[in-house]
Amino acid sequence: MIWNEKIETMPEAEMKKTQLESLVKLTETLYERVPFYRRKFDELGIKPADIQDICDIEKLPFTTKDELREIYPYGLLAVDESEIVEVHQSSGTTGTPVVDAYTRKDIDIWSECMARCLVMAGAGSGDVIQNAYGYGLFTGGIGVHYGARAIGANIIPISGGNTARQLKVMHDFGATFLTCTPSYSLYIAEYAHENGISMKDMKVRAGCFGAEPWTEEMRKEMELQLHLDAFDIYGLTEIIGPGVANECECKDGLHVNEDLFYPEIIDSETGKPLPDGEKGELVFTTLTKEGTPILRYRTRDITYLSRGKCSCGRTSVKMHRLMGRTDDMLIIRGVNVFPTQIEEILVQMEETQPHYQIIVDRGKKHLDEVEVWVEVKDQFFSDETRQMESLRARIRGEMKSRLGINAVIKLVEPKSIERSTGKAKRVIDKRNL
Ligand code: DLL
Repeated sequence: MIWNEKIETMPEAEMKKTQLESLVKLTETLYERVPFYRRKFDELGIKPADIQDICDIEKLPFTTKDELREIYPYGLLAVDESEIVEVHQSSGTTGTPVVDAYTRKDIDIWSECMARCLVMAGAGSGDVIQNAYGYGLFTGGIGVHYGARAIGANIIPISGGNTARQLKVMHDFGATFLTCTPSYSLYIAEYAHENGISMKDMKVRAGCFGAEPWTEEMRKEMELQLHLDAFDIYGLTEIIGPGVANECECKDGLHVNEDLFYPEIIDSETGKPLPDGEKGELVFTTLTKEGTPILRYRTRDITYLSRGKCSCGRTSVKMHRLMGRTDDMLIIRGVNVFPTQIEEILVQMEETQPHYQIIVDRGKKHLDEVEVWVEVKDQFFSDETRQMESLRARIRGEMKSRLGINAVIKLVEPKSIERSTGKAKRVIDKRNL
């Protein structure tokens, strides 16, 4: 099944025409209504009239996450604030968050792109969708909710957590489709196994999993343990939330909703566009968004694009599953964390040195586990367990309240963490993502 046959199977030339029309309108709006962009256009000596072909997008300025933080909260707003009907924020819990503000039309666009994604993964009006993405400022829960409503499915808005209840609800309401992060899905399976609940007794047959990196090996594991078909879903707050791209039954790349979100791949060092098939940084332009439209947003996600008719019948461009990031952002159980945020906490503590190492692993329960090794200053290092225990608890508490992560803190002796002569390797990521 294809949700929007006309758009999703549109010939490439026609799609380019549609995209150009939207891009022209977008640049006019940005130039007229968003001082942040008008300034950038002026600096480059560019006017909306310079956009004659979709390739002219390359003349337009990029937008970065740091810039978005500088203009927080409403620096991208292209409509009157009274037209905004909903706001969301990035999942990082500290620093200045990134904001997405939606008009009524933006919510319709979100519902539409999410509907396409769910249908791509085989969902339909007869499905009972257990939506275990977090509801709230995070875009996951509500975004999937809108799509599920658009396709007329029965939605169980259970949000994340409380695994015992997830399994009971899944069973009692006969959920047929599951949406959550890949790591949480494996935790659900494990919890079921440990508590003598058989996943074979559930009716769940498929699901859309994303919001964090995962691998083909993990897919195999999920499909085996949960007895379902697992599809990759991609999105980000800055662009709309979930619904930017999704896998079809071929499971070899994610179809991008390119009439709404124009993708490019660039060399992250030079900013130069790269041809299809070449790996680089993914960049998106929201072609039709009204509230907080964004031009050439540098996602820092690494992938490549491929074109051509897919055997599912769709013609939309595909992005390969994500292959990493250009920065050191970690996604820990869906929460975005930069090592520097951990460093900030340690630097502010009197007793600790700014020498640390972060070890991330997928634990026995398939959930991300973080261990932070912290060097204690000579004068504070003590053999007294109680003293060290209280310091450990304080660091742990700070990381929980300020970053939203549960880390295991290991206090180590002065000078025991290897010093580096070049770039310090702060993070050891054992997850093989
Ligand atoms: O994670 C939106 C989302 C919700 C996507 C539910 C899919 C499902 P943010 O919190 O802003 O938004 O995080 C966006 O998460 O730049 C990627 O680095 C990562 N990410 C999202 N989907 C995937 C995926 C939501 N399928 C950041 N595979 C993005 C790998 C993903 N990484």
